[in-house]
Amino acid sequence: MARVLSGIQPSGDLHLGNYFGAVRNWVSDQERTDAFFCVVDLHALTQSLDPEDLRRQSLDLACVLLAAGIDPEKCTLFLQSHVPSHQQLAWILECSATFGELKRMTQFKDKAGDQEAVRVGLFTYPVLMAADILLYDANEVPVGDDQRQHLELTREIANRFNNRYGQTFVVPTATIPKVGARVMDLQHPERKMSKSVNSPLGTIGILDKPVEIEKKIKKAVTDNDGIVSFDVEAKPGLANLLTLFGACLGEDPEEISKRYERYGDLKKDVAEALIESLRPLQERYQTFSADIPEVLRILHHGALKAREVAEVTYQRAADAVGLVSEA
Ligand code: AQP
Repeated sequence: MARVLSGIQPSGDLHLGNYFGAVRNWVSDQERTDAFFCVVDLHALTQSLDPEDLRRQSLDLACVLLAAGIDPEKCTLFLQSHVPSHQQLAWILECSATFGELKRMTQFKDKAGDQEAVRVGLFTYPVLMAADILLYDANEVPVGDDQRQHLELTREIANRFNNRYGQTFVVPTATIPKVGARVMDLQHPERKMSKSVNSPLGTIGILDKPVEIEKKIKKAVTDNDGIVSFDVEAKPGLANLLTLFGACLGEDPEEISKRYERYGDLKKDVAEALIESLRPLQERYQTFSADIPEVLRILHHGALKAREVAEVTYQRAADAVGLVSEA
């Protein structure tokens, strides 16, 4: 059975990109694989978050994942910080990855932007992500398109380590969905929808109320030529709406475009499809968020299972580089 690992940061409210790009696929992956999913709270420390917000968002994200259909009977769901091997392995891998490799990461360049004081953790975050993945001997990593480069780096690090120290890690492959791998901001369709970018009208949260979804889709930026067609380069706003529609219906966005002549009709149906797709999740969310002790119990159980696997891989890597095992 294939092993799957993927994670998500509690850095803000989950949006449609996170859902269609990653989480929804996790739900189907758990049916056919041995899947490990984690709330990567250590990654969220790379951003400036109030401690109370981080705690609340981490538990809230766990509730959203459970509501989306992540089933602790079928997979392992845990908080990254509950499994210390992530940080232990990250250090060993940091001593293998190079400064030049990390400097090339486009997400670092985007996020560091014009910040005066860039956190070291933001720079080394892709190595911690490599540790997250390699600890679980994952063959597949379901992610959105923005994580493609980080996955390549993980593969690079794993191959180099295996060549230098002998076979230690499974080299993983990214699994990226055909539709929904890069959901764009509704107001700025040239950039991806993101948790940490402040764009209230451009971002649809997966817990947004129907009236908010309708409003945001209605106001979504399109273009002036009035012709409905799927053209990512020339008509990025419209292409994004068609992509969202395609992700909801499981259809090719280009085929959908042929059924419409007016932007208004398309927008109305996109909003309706999104509302219907999210409705079951939103209803289930109420149940989980009203029972945090149960969510903590699920996460504790998940951490016990995750630690069992992660500690073995960490020990393998520690032995390989020459660290002395405790007597
Ligand atoms: N716009 C997107 N379209 C498709 N997939 C996306 N993902 C993120 N944005 C989009 C996928 O969601 C998963 C979890 O992402 P993450 O929490 O690890 O962080 P991220 O990739 O950096 O996503 P965000 O939402 O932009 O968060 P912030 O703003 O905190 O950095 C990943 O599989 C990702 O590919």
